[in-house]
Amino acid sequence: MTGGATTQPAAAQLVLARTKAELATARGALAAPVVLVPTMGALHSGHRTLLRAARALAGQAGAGQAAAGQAGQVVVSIFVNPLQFGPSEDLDRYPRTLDEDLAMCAAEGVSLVFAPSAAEMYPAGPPEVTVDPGPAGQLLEGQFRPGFFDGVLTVVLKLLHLARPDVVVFGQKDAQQLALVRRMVADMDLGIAVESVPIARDADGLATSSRNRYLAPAERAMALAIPRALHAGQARADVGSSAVLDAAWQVLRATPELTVDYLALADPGTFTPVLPGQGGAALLLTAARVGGTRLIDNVPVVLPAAEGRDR
Ligand code: PAJ
Repeated sequence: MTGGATTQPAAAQLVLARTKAELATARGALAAPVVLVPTMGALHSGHRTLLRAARALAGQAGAGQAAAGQAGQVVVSIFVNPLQFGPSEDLDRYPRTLDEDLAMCAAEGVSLVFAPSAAEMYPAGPPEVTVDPGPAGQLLEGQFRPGFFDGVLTVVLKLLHLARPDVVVFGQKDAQQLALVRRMVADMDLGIAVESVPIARDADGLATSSRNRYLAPAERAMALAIPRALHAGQARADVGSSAVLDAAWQVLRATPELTVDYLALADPGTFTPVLPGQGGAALLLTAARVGGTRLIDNVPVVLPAAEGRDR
């Protein structure tokens, strides 16, 4: 068709906001429900599953489907948050791929990307008032990365205030982060729905992660022991907690190139360790390093209810 109005609606433009003021203006023009996906960028297929879930939660039809009724819009934040990196961690080398990230967001129907600088987010330097993640924030990831969850919850709270979403979406890959955000939203009466998306894995079983691009091929082969170990543990769930941990440890120990920070069976809400013989829903979680790269992963496990069935 030339020269006249087209019958197809023009593809909605993706707006990039680099400042809080630009975000506020663009946010004001969005249709509800507004669904936020907070990220640190270097977007991969795991993030893509979040973007698709967000689009569905916003009430938008998927690509190629007819739009159904009133639809909301998706906002993505891309910010490598210095507060959540320890002094010896990978803040400086963390991948930054804004152009590719914007292309993925545009392809997935995102309306607004907020990608501020550190100076824009923290104009007075590191904030003096921060979010205390409480007891569950001291365990597992919190134990190995002191201050990590203070940094995560502080930036997530700022992003929630700035973007004012109706719904916020997180991945189950960072299970402890998800649980702590849920807890913060409940404890602080933020009135925002927290939705989660299952872990996306590559065909070889490795959970997709922005940090996977650090892995040399030989390191990636070693890293596959992580999902293998979790799967081996999960397969012993009907026997009991000790059998789950033993099976997973057996796989991890067979790959000495992996340095295991922790392997734990934990309560999915409090992240306290499951006691021997304890039944019910749990998470089998691990963090391990291969070369200079630290990876985390988890699987759900349902343990038998009866005490003493461990054998
Ligand atoms: P980032 O690591 O970029 O992850 C952004 C979101 O994507 C998180 O909710 C994370 O759980 C999810 N995600 C990452 N890999 C995934 C996978 N393989 N499957 C499913 N979900 C996956 O998590 C952060 O950023 C930051 O801590 C943040 C919340 C943005 C605060 O700075």
